[in-house]
Amino acid sequence: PQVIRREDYTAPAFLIETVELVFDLDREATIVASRLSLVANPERGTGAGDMVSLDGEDMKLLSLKVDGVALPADAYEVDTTGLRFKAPSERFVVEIETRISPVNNTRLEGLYVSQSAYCTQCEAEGFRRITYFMDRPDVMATYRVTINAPRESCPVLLSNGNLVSSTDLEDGRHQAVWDDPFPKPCYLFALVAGDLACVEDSFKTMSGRDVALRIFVEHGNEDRCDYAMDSLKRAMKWDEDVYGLEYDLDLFNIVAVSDFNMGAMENKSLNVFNAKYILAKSDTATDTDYELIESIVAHEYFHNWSGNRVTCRDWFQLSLKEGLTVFRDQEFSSDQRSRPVQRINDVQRLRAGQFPEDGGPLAHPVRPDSYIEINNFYTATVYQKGAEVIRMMHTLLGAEGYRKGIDLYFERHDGQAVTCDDFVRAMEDANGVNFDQFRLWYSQAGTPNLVWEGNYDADKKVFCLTIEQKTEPTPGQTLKSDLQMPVKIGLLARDGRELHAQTIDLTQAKQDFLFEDIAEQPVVSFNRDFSAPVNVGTTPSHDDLAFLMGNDTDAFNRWEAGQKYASDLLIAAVRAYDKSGDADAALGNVDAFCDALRATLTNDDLDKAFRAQAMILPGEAMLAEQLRPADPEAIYQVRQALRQKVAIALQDEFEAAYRHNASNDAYSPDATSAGQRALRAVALSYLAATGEGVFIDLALAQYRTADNMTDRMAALTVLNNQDHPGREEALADFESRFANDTVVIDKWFSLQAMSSRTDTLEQIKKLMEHPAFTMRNPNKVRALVGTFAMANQRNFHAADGRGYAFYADRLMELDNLNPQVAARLAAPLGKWRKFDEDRASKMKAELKRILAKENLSRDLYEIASKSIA
Ligand code: DPP
Ligand code: ZN
Repeated sequence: PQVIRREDYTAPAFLIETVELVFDLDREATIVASRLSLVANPERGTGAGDMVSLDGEDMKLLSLKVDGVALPADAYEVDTTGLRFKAPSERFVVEIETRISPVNNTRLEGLYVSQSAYCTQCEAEGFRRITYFMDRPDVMATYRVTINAPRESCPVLLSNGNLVSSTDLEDGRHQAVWDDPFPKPCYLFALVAGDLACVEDSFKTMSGRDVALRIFVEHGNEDRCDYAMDSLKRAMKWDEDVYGLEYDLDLFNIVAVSDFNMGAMENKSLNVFNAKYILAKSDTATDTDYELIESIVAHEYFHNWSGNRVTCRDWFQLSLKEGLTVFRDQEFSSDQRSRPVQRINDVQRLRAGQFPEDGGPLAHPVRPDSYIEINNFYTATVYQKGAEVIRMMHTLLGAEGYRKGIDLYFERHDGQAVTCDDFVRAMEDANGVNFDQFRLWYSQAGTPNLVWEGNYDADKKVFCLTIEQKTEPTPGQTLKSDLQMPVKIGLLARDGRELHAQTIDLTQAKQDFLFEDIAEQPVVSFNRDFSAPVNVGTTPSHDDLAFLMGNDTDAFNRWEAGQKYASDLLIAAVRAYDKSGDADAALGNVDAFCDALRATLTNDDLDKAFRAQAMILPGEAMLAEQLRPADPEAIYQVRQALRQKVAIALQDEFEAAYRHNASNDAYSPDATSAGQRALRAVALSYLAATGEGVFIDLALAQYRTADNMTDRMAALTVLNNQDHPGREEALADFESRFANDTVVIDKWFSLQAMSSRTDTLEQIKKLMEHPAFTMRNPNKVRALVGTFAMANQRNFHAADGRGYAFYADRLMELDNLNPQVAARLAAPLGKWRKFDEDRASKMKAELKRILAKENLSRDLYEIASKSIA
């Protein structure tokens, strides 16, 4: 397959000014008529006789006219990738008719059918599966879209922009015409048609315009849209308040569909969502679901400016819109909820998803240099690390300086398709700074490692902090440069007073920072708020960590100190366990750690959501990242053993937390109530970890009486890992309640796929026969199959290799239906370098088997071949 390189970018030979599309919808055979006005690109100096090259895949060309005249067969070339002919002049009109088959579209790119509705997904390159077009983001045009469909099965007809007309046609069909005045790239085109219910509200913008807000869902789900609608209105207000950005049309539509490759899509004024990120009511959605809905609704809305009004020149610049928009949605959530807890969640996501990517075979810069399939680059690096890069600029420039840069960026580039470099230049120019070194964050892959050392001169009262940075080589990038990054630090006195706090501007490989008038030997709080997205190799003493857990004025680092303490204990214990096979003995005395946790658990000054977070030990995958080779069974056993020790030591406190955080009030998804439920759920989970039967009974009782999904899932999560009749009872009950609820039943699939029980793989195989399961629905595959590899380290890495073989079989099966989703699930097999030789060779054998598959997609080929290299 062909490799596309960033350095090969050239501006398009022709531009498209206007697009008129007419869809005659039919499940088997939809006819798409397009009329494009093309003009030579002055930047390229093209004209008559130059080749016009349009992308197109998997469709039938029915007719082609240029300036009203059908082209003879020898005047154009059409193949499986596109259509080419010579331009007659500098300005001309192209008319194309194609036929496509939505119902047979299992890739869910382009136009397809989800349940009973037609919908589209065009990012990144789905539009070329609808009609022949210059399918690249720097070709921006205005669209007029006519949709013809049967009135009975498709009463709702939607596209981007404003509704121009609705007309009844003959034969029970009707027609809607939509017009989008804002020029946009084709990846933002959308069409939806079907029999959908609608929930409606409105928003008054800061300049006083009324915007109609509509959420379309399947009939029967109208009562699950309130939170999404409320989130949308809060996001619209927040973007006005914090960024000065106002919505620009009179209508904003959201549609929820069950079959969707991603989380959601920001099509201009017609966002299409995976239903799981819209639908919520208290008995179907957990607090985490509510949080995700809030942040994803906001994310897609924010794209209206960061992505749509200003878009990407080419797909290598994807982080221009995604990194920025993730940073925006993270800050929105921080303002809606607890800021430290949000930061902890975001860092956990970065560490769980991005750090392993950056340290593995698929490592790539935030702005990649090459790809085979762009769909493979919607990654944690482009999104999460990209957001960290924006956050660092925010930290370096301050909120005001950042806002000046943002204002200049939108002023300069509104209506354009631009690059990451354009964004950085706006930040520089607005603030009079030079980011030449900082720009390396866009081009250099790999997570930097920082180590620090402190030296205190008691006579001079001077503290010297020495920081070293180093980034390991990544595939294709052996030489690494030193990066610029803001490192927030605090110096604390033994009595908890803050002696000094500062944001350090680190730029060199090794740098000394001197602090004067420091009254005593300080305890260092390093990289507060995770101001730089790095690994910190220095582990303070257990005493200092316990001190920081109880005293740091930076909440993030209080949590971080606990994680470091736990990791240090667990990693030492895993090494000891490998020799002795006795997890308890390997852990030794952990009283001091338990005391530090107790102090956090019982500190009523701390947010409950924070306390809940602070009780959770680093996950098995996180621990595996720090061990070479990692032994998944040892990690599992030792982590369980520490959980039990903590549970026994803090049993009284957990019982009290469980009792005191029961609520008699009606469910409310707000952050405070959610924090209370989270603390209670952690308490229950630890109580069960004591191994005492009464607490399993307690979990079962909670399951039976739960009046909301959060409490129900908390109980079921505990039962799920037990050998207890309550497990079967609760799972069966959940199934009978929600078997027909396609969003909710996924929780049931994924929970069972996560079970630490050793019969889990057999259970998963059985569940694949369940009537609610299908390989054609991405959410189902991710819930049952993806979860097994991503969130069940113990069983996926079972020593006999059956987990790997099962997984590779599923990836190959899925590759025939939906290569994009297959490729996105393939990363776990690429982690073989982290494990022992036996596991590594079994994983590699599966990757080889995948590479030998007939008709392997470009998508899966790229991931599998890079993973094995
Ligand atoms: N829909 C995806 C997102 O918003 C891709 N643009 O991140
Ligand atoms: Zn996005």
